[in-house]
Amino acid sequence: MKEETISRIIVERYGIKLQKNLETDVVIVGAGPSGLVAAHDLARRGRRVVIVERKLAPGGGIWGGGMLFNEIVVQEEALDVLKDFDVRADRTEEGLYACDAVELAAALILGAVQAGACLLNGVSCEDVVMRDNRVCGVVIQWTPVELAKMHVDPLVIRSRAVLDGTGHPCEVVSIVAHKAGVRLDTPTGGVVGERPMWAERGEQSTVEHTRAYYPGLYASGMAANNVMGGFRMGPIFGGMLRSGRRVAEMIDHDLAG
Ligand code: 48F
Repeated sequence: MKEETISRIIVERYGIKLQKNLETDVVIVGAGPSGLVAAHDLARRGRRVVIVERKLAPGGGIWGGGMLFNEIVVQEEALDVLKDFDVRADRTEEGLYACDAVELAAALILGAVQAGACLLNGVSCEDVVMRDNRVCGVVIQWTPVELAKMHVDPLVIRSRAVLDGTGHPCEVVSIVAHKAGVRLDTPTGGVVGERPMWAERGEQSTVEHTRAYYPGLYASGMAANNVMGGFRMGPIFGGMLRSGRRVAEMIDHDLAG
């Protein structure tokens, strides 16, 4: 067994993977719960999906549960998503369900990848591609290059739709609002900004605010809530899972039209 053979296999396979995915149907920025469910559902519908995730480990805010107590609470309305990913959940008080955070994160990652989504971890989205008032791709860079602030030009993935699943900061929508200087489809024309904790309202608004905010650009999960000024909700995840499901339906519908 030659060391260089191992290296060659890795370099060749990653090169093929990247080349195959430089042009795709949907780029999802952020492998949190909403992005992973969206990726799974879109891939299941036959769409080509690339997820770019800044961190080494996909899963976003799932792993830590609430304040590192790695348990997750989910409402009954999202049980169908847990079932689709084979995640076990126990019924608890007030009709709420609970599952292991590590099981949920691992299952969503596995489900998205096995459904056919291409997950590029350690890769950050630092900008978007725009043509004729439409978002049509993302500008990507290795996270370590970003962290080291090295002066290295990025690469690009072109897509028919981009989903901002970056959580609290809604990074992609913010880039479009600030850098492209366009008006978003929000009451202020920009990012309204997330409000404080109110679990019930935040859960509702996460799903309601899941939609397109500019041609070619969608937001899900906490990103959608930040864009539209929804309340935060803490370690209850039904809204995130349903948001991912909802945005996948919307994007699939729009791409078919
Ligand atoms: O925040 P995150 O888990 O996304 P979400 O689907 O879920 C929110 C919940 O986890 C939790 C909650 C509210 O209290 O219930 O917060 O909205 O995951 C977002 C992912 O996006 C990655 C980030 O590392 C994380 O894994 N991310 C953020 N910005 C970028 C990015 C970027 N520019 N490029 C690539 N990945």
